[in-house]
Order: sequence, then C-alpha cells, then structure tokens
Amino acid sequence: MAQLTVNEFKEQFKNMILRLYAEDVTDSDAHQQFTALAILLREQYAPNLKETRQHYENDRVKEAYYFAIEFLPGRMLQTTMLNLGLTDTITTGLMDMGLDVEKIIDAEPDPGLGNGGLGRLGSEFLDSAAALHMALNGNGIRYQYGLFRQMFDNGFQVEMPDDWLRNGNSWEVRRENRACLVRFGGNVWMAPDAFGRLVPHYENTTDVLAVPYDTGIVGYLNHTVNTFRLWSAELPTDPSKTYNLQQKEDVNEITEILYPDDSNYAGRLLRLKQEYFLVSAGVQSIVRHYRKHHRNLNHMDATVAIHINDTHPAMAIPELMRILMDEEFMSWDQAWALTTKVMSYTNHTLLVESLETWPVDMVAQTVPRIYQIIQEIDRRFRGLQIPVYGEERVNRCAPLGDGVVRMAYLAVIGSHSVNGVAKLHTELLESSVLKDLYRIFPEKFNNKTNGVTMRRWIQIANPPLTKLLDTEVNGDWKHRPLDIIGVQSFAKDPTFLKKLQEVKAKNKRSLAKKIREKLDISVDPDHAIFDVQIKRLHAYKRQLLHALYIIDEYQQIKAGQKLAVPRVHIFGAKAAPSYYYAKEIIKMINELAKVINHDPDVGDQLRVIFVPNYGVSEAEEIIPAADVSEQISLAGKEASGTSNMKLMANGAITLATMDGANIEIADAVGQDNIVIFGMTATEVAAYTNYSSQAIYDGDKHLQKVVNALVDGTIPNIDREGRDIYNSLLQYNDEYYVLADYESYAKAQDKITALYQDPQAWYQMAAINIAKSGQFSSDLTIARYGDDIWHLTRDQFVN
Ligand code: CJB
Repeated sequence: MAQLTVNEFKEQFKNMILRLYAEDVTDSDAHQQFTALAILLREQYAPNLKETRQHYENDRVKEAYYFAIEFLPGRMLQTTMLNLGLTDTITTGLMDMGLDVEKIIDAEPDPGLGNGGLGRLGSEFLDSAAALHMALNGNGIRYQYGLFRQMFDNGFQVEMPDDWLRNGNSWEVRRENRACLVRFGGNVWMAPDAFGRLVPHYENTTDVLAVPYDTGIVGYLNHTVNTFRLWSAELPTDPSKTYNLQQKEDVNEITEILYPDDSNYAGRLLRLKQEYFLVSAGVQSIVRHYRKHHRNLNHMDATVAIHINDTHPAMAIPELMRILMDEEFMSWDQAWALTTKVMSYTNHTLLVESLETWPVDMVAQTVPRIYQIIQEIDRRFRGLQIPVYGEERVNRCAPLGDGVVRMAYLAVIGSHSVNGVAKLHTELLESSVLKDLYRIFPEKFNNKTNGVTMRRWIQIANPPLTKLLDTEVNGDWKHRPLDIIGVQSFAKDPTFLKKLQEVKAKNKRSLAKKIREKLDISVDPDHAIFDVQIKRLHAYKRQLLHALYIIDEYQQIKAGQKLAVPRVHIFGAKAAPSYYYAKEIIKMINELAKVINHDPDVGDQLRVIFVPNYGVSEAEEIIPAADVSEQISLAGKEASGTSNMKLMANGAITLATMDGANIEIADAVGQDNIVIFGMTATEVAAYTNYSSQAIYDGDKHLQKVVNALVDGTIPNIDREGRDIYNSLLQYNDEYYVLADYESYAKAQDKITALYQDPQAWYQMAAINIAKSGQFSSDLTIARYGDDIWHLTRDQFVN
C-alpha cells in the first residue's frame, strides 16, 4: 500500500505536469492530467513490481502464464488508485487543485483488446490473482487497433477504427531487450547437426521480432504487482538485413488489429499468424526466463504453468514441444510428459461453429515445423488410443481430421486439465462437444465457474452501494467477498431496504442524466424499471426475444392500455462487422426505439435506449443502475455469462433461462429471488420436431407481435424486418425464440408485478447482493491456482 499525503501528491503531480509538458497544472488539459497521474502511479508501484519479480525468481515461486488472444482490461486509473490505497488522497488532491476528476477518468482510453466476456474474464483474473498474491502473468497481443468503435448512422451500426494508442499508453513499458524472434513459413527438414543430433534445418523463413510491452497489475492493498505482457510485431533489427516497405507492412500487420468476431472462426491466414506469434513469443520468453536459473528444463513444471485460454493459443503445445526437442534435445516422450504437465486449457463455448479448425495446408505453409509436430501428436494419439477405443471414436476426436487441425482436440490432448466455465457448460462439454475425449481422459475434466471482480463492479462502479456495505455489513467484504452474505440479515429490515432503494435511485438518476446528455433522450429514473441487456449481439443470446416483448408492450399502449409500471429497456451490444443478421437486429431495435421514444401516445411509459459502443466503461455506468438483468440465451448455448454476475452483485433481479451460470445464480438466491422462464437445455435437446410456424399459427397474440416486423409498425426496416421475420418462420427459428416467447412474456409480467411492491423487490435485490460473493473472481482464480496450476498464495512483505 502506497504512502502519500495529499500535499505530497499535489507537489508530485505539479512537478510531473511540468516535467512532461513544461506547463502549469492550470494550463494542462484532462488528457495531460491523466497521463501525469498514470506515470505518477507507475512510479509508486515500480518498487513493488521489481520486488514481486525478484521474489518469484529468488524464492522459486511457481508462476502461471495466462495466454489469451483477447483481454479487456478496462480503464486502469481507478483500479490502480484503489489497489494502491490512494483513491482518497488523489481525488482530494485533484479537487484541491480545482481539477475535474471525472473528466480525467474519462480521458483514459478504454483498451478494446477483446470482444466480450472471454477477454474481460482474463482481465478480471489478473486483478484477482494479484489481490491474492498469486503469481499469474497475462500474455497477449498488443493490437494497434482494438475492437471497432461503434456508432449508429440512421440506426445502422457503423464501425470506426479504435486508435487507442494515438496518445501513447502511459501504463506500459516497452522492453525491447526482452524481444524474441518468431519464425514463419519457408521450408524445414530434419538432418543431423555437427554432434549427430537430428535437428531441424530451415530455409527461406520470414522472421518477425516480437517486442514485449509490460504493464503492472497491482494487487489490492498488498505488495504484489504482477506482469501483464502484450507482444507487438516488428521487423528484426539485424543490421545485415534490409527490408522493403511491403515486408515492413506484412510484419506490422500481424499485430495491427483485433479480430472483431468472437462468434465464428475467422478463416483468415492473418489470424493464424497472430496465434502463432503470441504463443511462440510467449513460450520462448518463459523458457528463456526459466533458463536463467536452471541448467535444463527437466523440472520446468515445478515452477511454470501455461494456461491456454480458449483454443486460440493451443499452438503453445507444439511450440513448447519444438523448443524442448529442437533446442533442448529432449526425447519425444520426455518432452511430451513435461508439456502436458505444464499446459492446461479452458473451453469457453458450446457453439460447434466456434470450435476453431485450420486447414492443414495453411498450417503446413505458415508454421511448417509446428505442423510436423502436430502430425506426430496425431500419429501417436491414434497409435495409443485406437487399440483401446476403436478407430471410429479416435478418428472423431484426433487432432487431425477432415483436412483440418482441430484446435480444441489438440488443446485437450496436450493439457493435463480441461475446464468449462459453469457447471452446465462443463457437463455439456463432457456429454456432447468433447464427449469422445472425455471418455478417453475423464480425469482431465473439471469445472471452474466464472467470476467477476467486486473491486471494479462494486467498489469503483457503485460508490453508493460500497458505502452502504461498508456501514452495514460486518466483516471485511472487500477482502473476503463471501462476507457480503452479511447483507442477508438485513433482507427483511425496512430501514436497510429503504437505503438500498435510495442507492439504486441515485444510480438510476445518474444514468438517466448521462442518457440525456449523450443521447438526448429523457428517461424517468424515479418510476420506470430499468431493464438491461448488455452483451455481444448474437442470435443465441436472443436480443430478439427482448425486442419482441417491447413490441408487445408498445402494441398494448397503442391499444389504449396503460403499462402498470413504466419501462426503460437498455441495450448495449456490438455485432461482428461480418455478422449480417446481428446487424439487422441492431437496426431493427434502433428503429423500434425511434418510433417508441417519439410516439406521443407512449408518454413516459416506455423507452428504448441502445447505448452505442458498449464496452467496459459503458458497463460501469449501466450496471449499478439496472433493476432487471436479462440473461435470456437459449438454454444450452451460453457457456457461462458474466454480466449476470456483475448485475446481481449490483442488486438487479435476474430474468433468465436455465443456461450457463444463471443456474448457479438461481441455486444461490433461490427460486423466489430470480425470475426463470423458458425451456431447459434438456428440453431443447429433446425438442426434435420444432415448428415455429405451428407456434405462430396457434397464438393470435404472438402473431400480432411478430407481424409488426413486416407490417409497417416499425418504419425503415423493410429488408431487416422481413429477414428477421423469415428467420423466425421460414427458417424455423434456430434459437427457439417463438417457443419461449409466451413463457418470457409471463416472466416479464411477473417482474412488473413484483416491482410494484418495493419492500419485496428490494428484499430480492438484497438477497442477490448477499449471495453474489460466491461469484467473485477472487474465489474462481483461487480454484484455478489450487486445482490446476498449484500456485501458492503467500503474502510477501519486505
Ligand atoms: N466467449 O466472449 C467469448 N468469446 C468466445 O470466443 C467464446 C466465448 C464467452 O466467454 C465468457 C467467459 O468464459 C462466457 O461467460 C460466455 O458465456 C462466452 O460466450
């Protein structure tokens, strides 16, 4: 925990502005002030970063490396101040100097190095691991352009480049002295070296320099500062070689842009290069670091764990094999035993179309030595398993088949641990998506339900709730998230519930203010239910189901009924630029919003807000103000979900299908404190003769709702409305929207009824908050550390 008085801070801050910009604070702008603050904070934790590294090295602490092609760190100013214990000192100091703290916070770019839940989870884990003194390092790609900035033009999503590095990144340190060379393409053949050892010989390869940029991840009020390393691709610096402009562009392109698509495999060579670039640089640097203190790599698993987060970094397996065999001269068997002990893998999806595969030709040409090793992994796997499990099963789950490399199977075979991210998800992996490999390696499979960091989602995003918990809850909920259970004892205390209601009202008012300022739409925070669905736009997540209900409400109003409680429906969602249908849904919701928000018949009863450019910063504004959390994916499709956890922790009531982690939330809070609807995963799987047309034909009310997509109720959606209508009827409604509609509408009606009794409503909210502690990523990451990586959690103090 840093020691700094307000006066010292002010002095240091003024000096920093002077040194950086040769200006007085009064002449500086918010961006300069942010930069000065970030650098000042970096200086504060630099000694701890150094000491943490030395402690890991000198005391031979086991370190885990979390490899991921996506991270979503969110803005780091507030988390860093919080974790250093400097929030009060610095905000007081800034205010003393007459500066606008909010403006400074907003001046920080929000790095979009990920698409959604997957990337955010990685960043939550880094924060939690540092808080628990666990040696967990992040390893990712420093994309020059992050996920596109979303704007709406005439209701259509427009993608703008996210030039987040334009003003530099004050948190990172470039470490060119730790760069590695990554080899692509060319030819490779095995031949004896001068000692008669069989080694690979390469010709015509393209070498790329991987330069690391390190950012400190500060532990919450402790001494630990871990390393988050992002790699950037550059031309090698070898003075004997010259490169032309095209070669420079080809190299820089590797880390230029994040693939804006987490729903379907992007069948692009560049993505394959990104994946190998990340794993090769990461694994090489780990080996090099280990080698500093060890004569050989024989016992590397004692102090190194490598985690493959989703399949994108699965080539870490053949890459480590390559290094162990080609550079360390281990036998295959020894290298394989070591590799499987070092590697572990998390699967994040049940969507079959998202299970990554690569054409073998592409792999063979792009990373020829890696392809040879994958072939050998495949050959040995078949040789070992066919006699036991038969050719048919083994063919189905071998790393190579149908002309492609199957990355998920490679990841399972080369790891000692395979986990899903919620109980149902892990069960479904075992029984369907990975069932053949589960049969062969049941001991590898385990569940690690996702979690979220309460530091960002309560302490930073929701100061009024933080204050309430601080004054009312016994125990140290900030260090021991399960202590939030203390709220349960107040769940029937009207005074407490009133305070909780005031907290929510305050947050709703500040969101309403922002909506007015940014979108010029007025919403009524004092009477309306804030009904929130924030996540990537995907058909399986069923934003469409939510939109149909809004149409339903609108039709009720137009028919002269009054809604019992006004509603504000809030969406935040980006669609992958190539995901045509998802973009049509966005256009439709935007047009629906326009009609409803401007119809005088509606008055204050109904609003639809589509918050543009939904990301971590937007989530921080929306989540504390939510009354209802929409988690309405088709059961069996959402691996876990994490916005469900963030929203419950902020006292929103979950409206959900029995999918992903919703099931565990329901178990935690009990059926009285959640609103569940729709088919279960088992029912969906058993529903073989689904006819959306039959459901439509048999339900007059539903017909009217669905027809609104094509009958002109919503203007300007001729094409989109027709396509969506056809997806529901002509193409038999792949995600069972119509099948679940009636049950969803009833669940929504139940929400309305419950909301009218504030005492009952806030009692539910209180129980949700009380039970949210078990979904803290601190607990999740401790389980990864204990069960998978075998890390220590010792506080080190100098
Ligand atoms: N997920 O965000 C992504 N991108 C993918 O490519 C695959 C999965 C999400 O990961 C989250 C973290 O595990 C899950 O909560 C979520 O259900 C899943 O869709």
